[in-house]
This record gives sequence, C-alpha cells and structure tokens, in this order.
Amino acid sequence: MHRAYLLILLILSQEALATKALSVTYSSSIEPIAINVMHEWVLTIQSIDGNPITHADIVVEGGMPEHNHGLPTVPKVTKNLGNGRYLLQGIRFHMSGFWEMKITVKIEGDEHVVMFPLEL
Ligand SMILES: [Cu+2]
Repeated sequence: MHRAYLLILLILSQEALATKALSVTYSSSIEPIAINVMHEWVLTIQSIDGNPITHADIVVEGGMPEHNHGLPTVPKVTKNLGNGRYLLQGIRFHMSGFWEMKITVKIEGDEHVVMFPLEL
C-alpha cells in the first residue's frame, strides 16, 4: 500500500460558522493505478491535529471533468477499519486522462468535501 496524496479541507458546513479542517489521505491497493482494473482504496481521515475520525459517513463520486462523465462504477465504503481508516471498494477507471475523485465526509452534521486529482 502506498500513500499517494494529502489534501486538506474544503468546508461546506451546514452550520455556517463551523470550519473544521480535515486531513484525508488514500492509499490504493494497486500502485500505479492501472486502467480498467477493479481495485480498492483505504481512506484515512484525521482531524488537522492528527486525531482519527472514526465515525464518518463517506460518499465517493468521481469523473473526468474534461469529458463530462462519471466513473463506470459506484465505489462504496464497505468497512470501517477503525482508527480513522475506511475501506473503499469498487474503484475502476476506464480511460486514461485527468480524473477527479470527490470524497464527501459527513461528521456530526458537518459536511467536508475533498477532491483528489488523478492523472492516469
Ligand atoms: Cu473520459
């Protein structure tokens, strides 16, 4: 497993003044990520001061903004691995180019959105 990216924050808070940043990272079960291979990621979610976020609801969407299409699959978090780690299964990219993965993390009424850009 390989830690590929660190992106921080983006706050879309339902309570307008709550601005809590998160650290979201992923590691892919295949590295480098290959086209048309079903694989999985482990997402690690922490507060900005390094405490694991253990009870997040996570929704993942993805697509190619330049082609105006989404993913060919619907990846889902299937397991809470504990310690702020979540298993995301069912990822497959079906063409080369620029992809974005949008990770929406819901915690206690706050919604955080993190984008991972990927050049495949
Ligand atoms: Cu495309």
